Amino acid sequence: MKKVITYGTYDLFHYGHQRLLERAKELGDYLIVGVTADDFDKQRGKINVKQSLMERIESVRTTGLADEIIIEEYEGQKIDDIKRMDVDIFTVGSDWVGHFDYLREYCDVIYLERTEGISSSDLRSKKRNVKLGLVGYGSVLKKFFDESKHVNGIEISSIYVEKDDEKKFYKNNNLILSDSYETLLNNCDAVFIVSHIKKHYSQIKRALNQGKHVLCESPLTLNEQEFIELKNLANKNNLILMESIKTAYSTAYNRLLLLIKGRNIGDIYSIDVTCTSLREHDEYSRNSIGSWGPIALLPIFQIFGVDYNNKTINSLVSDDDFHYDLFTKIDFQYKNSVASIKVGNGVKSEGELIISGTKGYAYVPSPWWKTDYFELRFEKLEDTKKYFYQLDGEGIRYELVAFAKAIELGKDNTLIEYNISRAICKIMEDFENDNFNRIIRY
Ligand code: C2G
Repeated sequence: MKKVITYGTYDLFHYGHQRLLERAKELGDYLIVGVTADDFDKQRGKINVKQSLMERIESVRTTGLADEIIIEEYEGQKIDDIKRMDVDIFTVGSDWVGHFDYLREYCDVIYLERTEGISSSDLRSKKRNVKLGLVGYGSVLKKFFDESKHVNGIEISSIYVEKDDEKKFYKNNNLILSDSYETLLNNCDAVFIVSHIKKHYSQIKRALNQGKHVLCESPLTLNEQEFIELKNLANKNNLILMESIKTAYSTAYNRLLLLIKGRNIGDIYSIDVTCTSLREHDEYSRNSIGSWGPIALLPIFQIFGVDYNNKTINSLVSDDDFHYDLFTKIDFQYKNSVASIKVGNGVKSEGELIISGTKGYAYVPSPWWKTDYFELRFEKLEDTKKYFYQLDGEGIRYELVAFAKAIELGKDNTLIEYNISRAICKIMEDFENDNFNRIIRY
């Protein structure tokens, strides 16, 4: 019996896929089709796949052409499969010609003519692109502009740069450099906001009132009631209001949370989070609690929840008229655990995340908030478990994919729960109302 194997994503199954499988089937007596797992696609840069693995497997199964369907999960698996299943022929479309010649060591390799005029990515972008407007300033705005190029279904239509000296970065692109927020809103379906935190509430409200979806850098507002009001407004207008914390969309961070929730290091009793980066401050600057607070609070609120018994905020405040916290430490006491964050743009420390449990602890090295690596450590050094998950673009492109999908499905699929967003706004409110111990820098 001559065994043939081929692999693919098979997203939004189309006649190009069908013809490939038909011709692959004709090459032998038994056809094995490997369908790529979601993670494997992400690792190899295919972040826009629309359908789930099970939907894509079902598409292949219903052709009736595959005698066996397997899942392709890791780089190099093809060699394992060919050897393990004693395959005679590997085949794939001619868009891959040359790429799999190394498999000739194990079986015959045949490249079949690719069907012109159809592709999953064309089908994906056939759906009307979301026109996204960008408003704000700083490095995050630039990163979003760059990262959006990797995302199907989103095109940057206009940008309103609030710092004049940054406008030059965006010239020579075929997008509208708006001179006002109003103009920007008239040229987009959705807006990404990374302006000064004090402007978030009014900018979000205006966008929602004009029927625009919103992705806004956390914190969404500087007080809890305003947050509740904006979320209600978004729901009333059937719009997406999504909070942007790129860490929430990092694969490594999410796998860490799953391991913690699976009690791999036992019961958790302490979480210590540090985020710092030295930078000068001026009237545009976001203060330390505003720049870093939401990121640092995320693991604590996602693991312990938001019902802490009490908290103490200590801040080192600049003695200039910006009243800017150079460094803030918040200590939380929960019913039977503790947690702390240290955040600072004026004090440098080790930006790590340590989650302490009764069997061991999780260690995420600096910069933990955009990490692709973490360890689970135990009493015996040799029991340390190390994990690596590729992270392209610090997680921003995955966040944009989620935002585009939420708009398309009309369903808020944010990875940051409502109560967590609300609790973050409450912390900002306490800080704004001076509910903290103030240490003045001399
Ligand atoms: N294909 C084709 N004609 C098209 C589109 C795709 O012949 N118009 C072929 C591809 O060459 C591939 C198969 O259909 O052999 C599945 O295509 P995709 O789902 O795009 O998957 P791809 O990423 O190309 O998978 O490791 C091998 C890769 O997994 C191949």
